[in-house]
Amino acid sequence: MAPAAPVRKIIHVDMDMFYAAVEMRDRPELRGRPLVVGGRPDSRSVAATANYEARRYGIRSGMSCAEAKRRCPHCLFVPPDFEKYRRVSEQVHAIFREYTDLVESVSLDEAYLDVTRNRRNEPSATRLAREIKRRIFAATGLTASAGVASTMFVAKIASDARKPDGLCVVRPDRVMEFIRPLPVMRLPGVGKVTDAELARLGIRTVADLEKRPLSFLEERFGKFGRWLHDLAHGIDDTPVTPWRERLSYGAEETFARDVAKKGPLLEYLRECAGRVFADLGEEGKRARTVTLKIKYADFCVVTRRRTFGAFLASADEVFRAAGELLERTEAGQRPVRLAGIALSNFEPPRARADDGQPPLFRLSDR
Ligand code: DCP
Ligand code: MG
Repeated sequence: MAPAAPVRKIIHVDMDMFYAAVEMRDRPELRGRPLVVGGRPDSRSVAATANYEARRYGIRSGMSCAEAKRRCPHCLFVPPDFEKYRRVSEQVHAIFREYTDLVESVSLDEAYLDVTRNRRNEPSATRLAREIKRRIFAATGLTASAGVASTMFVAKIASDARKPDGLCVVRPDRVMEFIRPLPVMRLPGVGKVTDAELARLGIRTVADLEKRPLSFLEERFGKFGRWLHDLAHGIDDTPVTPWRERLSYGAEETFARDVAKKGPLLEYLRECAGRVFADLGEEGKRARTVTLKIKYADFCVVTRRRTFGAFLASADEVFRAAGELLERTEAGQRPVRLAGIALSNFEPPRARADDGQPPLFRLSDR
């Protein structure tokens, strides 16, 4: 049996009300008032984000601007300047890379860093997180919140726990008390559908989920049951995977016209899965992680990925995984400009310390 891997140190950094914060930084007249970054209130556009003053009126990302205006008539609306946000994002990412190459960007304003080993030889991830926050502020004048934990999903939840300008550290021996009270929706991979299904079974919080045996969850959710069971016990060995590695076997395409429906997207993904699976095979490689990348018409990019306990065996498996991941995006409701699939994680699964054998279909995603 392989020895258990050392406890990892992961920092999740998320900028506070990102687009709105950039606009308030550059235009002092916007400060202290409810503000939405998005299209005009009379158009059909949606709010990309809202500052905290506007959130007090219940305004949220993704809400139509018309609805935002109804909730707060004196709210200010500012169009987004993606080029500017991209430049700020690059500044922030340059700071991350001074600490480690293991940086996984999730969006312009959010990234995971694995600092188990880092260029500063600093053993305290807490100290590093504090320093990174300070450096982001010095370079950009913007605040970020950070979460520190031994797994990606706990670090992510932690970064959200003390927003804005927060730092939340969850030590390995405190993980369970931290996650038990949370609604299951906070777990990666649990969307509205799974949430409703869990609620029918009387499972609302992580504590409820923790009480259910693995066999119970596997019976109802298949492979995904294992993932749920692991999360409910604070287990997630999804590695922080830099873009570079994820994109080495990938294909993506910007469509001639934005795609509104899921059908044509799935058609494209099927073809794309075939292509990337073949490319990988030609190199004699096998992969365990499928990443789906979606860029919406407003240039907002999301990625969703899933890591399997065994190597992906066919293009069809890749396609099915991508199709499931697509369900966890807003494709179909929001026009899509680009879609792509990447394969990564070429190492065999680590043996688990607790059951002595590598599980066949352990699966993780986010
Ligand atoms: N965004 C978007 N559409 C969404 C969600 C987000 O265009 N449905 C954009 C605008 C946000 C940025 O992505 O500023 C980051 O998203 P977050 O969810 O991190 O939200 P914020 O950074 O705005 O706020 P928070 O302080 O809660 O992180
Ligand atoms: Mg943010």
